[in-house]
Amino acid sequence: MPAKKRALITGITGQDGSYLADLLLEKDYQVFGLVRRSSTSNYRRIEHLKDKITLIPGDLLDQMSLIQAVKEANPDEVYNLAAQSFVPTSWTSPLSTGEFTALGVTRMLETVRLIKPKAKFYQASSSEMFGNTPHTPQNEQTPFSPRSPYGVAKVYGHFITLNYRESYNLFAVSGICFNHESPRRGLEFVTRKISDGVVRIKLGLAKDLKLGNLDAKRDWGYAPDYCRAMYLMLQQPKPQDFVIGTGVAHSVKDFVKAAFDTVGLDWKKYVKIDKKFIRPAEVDHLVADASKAKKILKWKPEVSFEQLVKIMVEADLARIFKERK
Ligand code: NAP
Ligand code: F7E
Repeated sequence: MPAKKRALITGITGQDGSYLADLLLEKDYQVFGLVRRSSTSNYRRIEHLKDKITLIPGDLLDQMSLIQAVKEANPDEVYNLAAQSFVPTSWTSPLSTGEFTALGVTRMLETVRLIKPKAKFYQASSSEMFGNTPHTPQNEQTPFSPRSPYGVAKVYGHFITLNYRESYNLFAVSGICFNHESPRRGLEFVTRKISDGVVRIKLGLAKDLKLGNLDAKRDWGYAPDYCRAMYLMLQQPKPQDFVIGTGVAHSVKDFVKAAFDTVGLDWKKYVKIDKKFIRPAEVDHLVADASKAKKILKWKPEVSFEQLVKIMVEADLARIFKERK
């Protein structure tokens, strides 16, 4: 029997890391996940996988721990998903965001270059790199114009990945993913904050939902679809970068309305604008042109915006109902 393929995922405790682990296990990979110590366990998204994966302690800030992790996992594929990923936190903690989200990529690339240069490397780049670009929709050729310390850090991660590919001939690629969501999304991101808030209002556990800018537009897709694209990028004969998104933009208000409609409530009665959630600089409108991924990876999203909203609201309804019992 041929040996199983081995994958190391950084950020395995996050939304994408957990779905990617699900996918790679389905494909019969041996999955290793880098986990950093915290005072309370943060394994809720991978609870169902704990007997099937190997967790390795490590931190993007600690080069030695990354070297140990790559030695132990001996991976064929490395998916670098770990980052400080919440845009507002990047204004309050710009330096640590730079350490994790920018320099952390170089630490992972250096580790791969030194320990396992034949491993294929995926970097989680972001549509936030496009920021306030005047070009719509955005594809692999669109110039970057980031609008937050997070966006700036991701541009660094993107270009250092490209540079390691060109300087050292590594199979290192970036997926420029647009927003992708799911019931495993962190509660601070707007879609999950809305789905959770709507359910709390419906069940009488909250009176209102406080949000910031309702006019911002995003191209929202379903996280497992994007993890499939990450996997496909590392199965290509040559390393190249891809934009991944649905090609359809909606405003935050559209998401709010669809979510309240799902439970039969009028959003205007419950949503309040709170200045606390308005950002120092906003990214107004992002929408993907993923035609390269469609053509080369044969990738397309399977879940529509309307289905996504329904999946998220119904999952929060089931979860909160269960918690209350
Ligand atoms: P997420 O849920 O916030 O997960 C981030 C992960 O990074 C967590 O597992 C976290 O571990 C880990 N991490 C953070 N700092 C670390 C450090 N110093 N050392 C080791 N691990 C660390 O993010 P996500 O939504 O899954 O996104 C995955 C990646 O894609 C991120 O790089 C994000 O910036 C990027 N991205 C996301 C989207 C999106 O729409 N979701 C779009 C484009 C790009 P803890 O559990 O210990 O905190
Ligand atoms: O905000 C507006 C907010 O925090 C979306 C990350 O995964 O995707 C994500 O970044 C929009 C913004 O995601 C609230 O101003 C209004 O315009 O859900 P978000 P994001 O900033 O787009 C990219 C691609 C990444 O790479 C990131 O890692 O919603 N908004 N009211 C609000 N946002 C939040 N969080 N909370 C509000 O109350």
